[in-house]
Amino acid sequence: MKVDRVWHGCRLATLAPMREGIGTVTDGLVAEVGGRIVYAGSAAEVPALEPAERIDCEGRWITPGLIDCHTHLVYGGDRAREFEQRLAGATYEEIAWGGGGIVSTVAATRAASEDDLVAAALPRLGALLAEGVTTVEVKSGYGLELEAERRQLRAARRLGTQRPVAIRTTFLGAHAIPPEWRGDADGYIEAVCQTMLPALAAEGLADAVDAFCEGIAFSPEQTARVFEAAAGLGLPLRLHADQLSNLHGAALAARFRALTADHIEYADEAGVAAMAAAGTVAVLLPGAFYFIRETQAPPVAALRAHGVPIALATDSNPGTSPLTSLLLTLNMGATLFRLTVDECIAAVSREAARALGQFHEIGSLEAGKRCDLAIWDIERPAELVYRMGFNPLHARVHAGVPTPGIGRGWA
Ligand code: DI6
Ligand code: FE
Repeated sequence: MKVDRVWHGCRLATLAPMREGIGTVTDGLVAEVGGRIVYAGSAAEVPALEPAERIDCEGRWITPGLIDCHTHLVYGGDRAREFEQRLAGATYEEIAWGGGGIVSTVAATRAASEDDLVAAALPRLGALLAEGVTTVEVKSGYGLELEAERRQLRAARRLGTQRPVAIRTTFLGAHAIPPEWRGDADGYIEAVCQTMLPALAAEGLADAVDAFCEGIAFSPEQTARVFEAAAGLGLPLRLHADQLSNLHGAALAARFRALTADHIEYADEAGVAAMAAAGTVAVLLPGAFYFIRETQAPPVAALRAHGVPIALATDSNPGTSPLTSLLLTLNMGATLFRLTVDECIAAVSREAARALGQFHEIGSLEAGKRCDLAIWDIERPAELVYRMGFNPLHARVHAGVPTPGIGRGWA
């Protein structure tokens, strides 16, 4: 069989669902044709191949390209000043009620052009790619009116044309009540459902729809209206649920068969059971937990007991998680939430792919999937989780093509 490229002499964490744990293969080989994996497994069992190019991995580990399945990467301005206020004693919620917080990023985002938004996001994206990330989800939600939400989503799509990465967009119009709608959250939700969502869906700018269900944002009833409108347009659902308080957002997400319920620090056992029954993925965001100094950890034991898939993501955003390292997120998932190494690695590959409804395409090393690889200078997978602020990426491959300039193999 003629193939384009073969990576040999590697150890694999395939993340294939039928295998134990992370699906380790010690005598690994990956073969690719036209950007797709045609074989990933033991070199001893491989059919005869005629590769155009052979890459000797010299014993390194290959994982699927990493997936950051929850980010707010595209926005204007920053919130360093607010960080200083918080250091002086103000809480995140006090700042939000005082007109700061999300709303200050909304002002900066509205003032930015599409080019400005792309330029501001590129360095953040670059930091993710440098750690072997090959798919990034990007939410809107800092425009909060049609034109500015559109600019954010278009900027997000453009990131995927300017860098070798797959971008999945999510419309988060129901992120905060914009200043001009203060006191009329229902009116704003009406605008989200009747005007913004249909227009952006028709333009193909949203791969999914998310909402922030919280005391400082939208009620479960308002969230349900957004979900009904999105479901009516055939769009998959996500939810920022039970992050700061238990509004039974996890159960709400499950009732609508949402792809994910995200954060869920305050979710209860009934919410977790509902997620399990609906196949809703738990997306845990330890960067936000850490940054706002939350003390209530998500219900990991219940998630495990009910068999809810667990994903991890950066939640990269200016207010509660100014984080652009998925490797540090793995360390936080283990240290703060006590996830195991195998759970952490699956959480940014196989389970993150499920969180995006993309497990048919990415998230494991299996024939037929896009050939997105991260090749690591490590002796054991635990090193990806154990270190803090160290990047052992050797090389990165997106759709079969190695990325020049990224990884130590290209230094
Ligand atoms: N939850 C969060 O942690 C972020 N958004 C959300 O719904 C915070 C966004 C911000 O403060 O700018
Ligand atoms: Fe978020």
